[in-house]
Amino acid sequence: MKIGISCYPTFGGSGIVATELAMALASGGDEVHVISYALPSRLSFINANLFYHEVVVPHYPLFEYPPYSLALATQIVEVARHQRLDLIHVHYAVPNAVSAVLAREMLQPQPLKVVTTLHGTDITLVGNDPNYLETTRFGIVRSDEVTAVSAALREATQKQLGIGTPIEVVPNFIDPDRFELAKAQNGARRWGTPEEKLLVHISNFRPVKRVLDVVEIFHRVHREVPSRLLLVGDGPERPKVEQHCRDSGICHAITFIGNLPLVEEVLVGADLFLLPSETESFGLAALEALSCEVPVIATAVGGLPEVVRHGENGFLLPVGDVEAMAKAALELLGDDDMRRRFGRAGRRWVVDQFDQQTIVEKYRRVYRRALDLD
Ligand code: GMT
Repeated sequence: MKIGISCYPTFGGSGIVATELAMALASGGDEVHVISYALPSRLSFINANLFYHEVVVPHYPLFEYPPYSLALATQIVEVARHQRLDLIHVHYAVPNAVSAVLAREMLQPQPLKVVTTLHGTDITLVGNDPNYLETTRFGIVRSDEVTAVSAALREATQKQLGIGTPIEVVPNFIDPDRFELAKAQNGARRWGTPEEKLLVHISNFRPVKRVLDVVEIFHRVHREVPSRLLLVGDGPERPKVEQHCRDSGICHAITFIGNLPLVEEVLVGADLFLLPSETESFGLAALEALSCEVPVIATAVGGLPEVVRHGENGFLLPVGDVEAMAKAALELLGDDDMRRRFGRAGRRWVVDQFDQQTIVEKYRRVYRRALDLD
């Protein structure tokens, strides 16, 4: 198949899933054209089937807001026409689905199927905003196939947008080998002294991630157990979080690592992963932690219960309940056997349910359905 993939190129989960998918499809023999406004952070040109096309958004004095959606639609048309794409798979509904539907119209009579994957905030935050609601709904209902990364997101989409469009759940995935290979390295232990327990949080530091709760949970843990918090990622809340660490006098026990393309480098060897999000359609970072045998303490929201199994590979607690999350953390950190048992169970669960090969095959089936090949 000749497949176009459009995504956000940043460290966000949707861009990571799209990029890993593009590389896996290309390794499996499909021709893949990635279309984005910058080179995605994880994209490596593993073979000759993988191509990258940049969306250039010209600036004219008239435009206070340069129309990225139109530049993207135009680039999809160009690539589809000259590379003879069978389909375009867009990740994140806003504005990508609308740009793809527009491109399909412009290309006629050349056919181009549109597959849209919903990742979460495109529905729960952005798409739900009255300023985007109608166009988000339009992009989704006019797509030829729609997938969502969890059953929770599928339900939220159908309810919030009031649509009956069939949506297939295709979850996030991991390449188990990558996490196996990382075990040969020092991983998280590089940052800690031998007696310190290591807690990790990875995110884009947006308000929805509640990173201040991470610090609050850690503060309670640190009072009881020698420990260090490794914060990976960057984003708008980081200055506030740094200030909060200074105000609470806990800075000496917190390491801000910043963005890291290969997260297994900090997950392997960690003792606990914290994800106290306000909402989370899936929680790719939690999946990556589990695949490195790191138990997860997260909030019981959105798609997280589809990833983290309460009492088996982690704990799920109410949003904002930092006391309960700190208590669960102390329970796990105080019992090495339990922590190891949870870690092994987590790895088994994700290898069984979220293996890259199985999930990429699910996407291929969606593509075949869109193209009427089945
Ligand atoms: O987590 C973010 O805020 C980034 C966002 C994105 O679209 O890049 O992530 C969303 O997509 C990921 C990949 O499907 C999911 O694993 C995340 O749970 C989801 N984030 C939220 O729903 C907040």
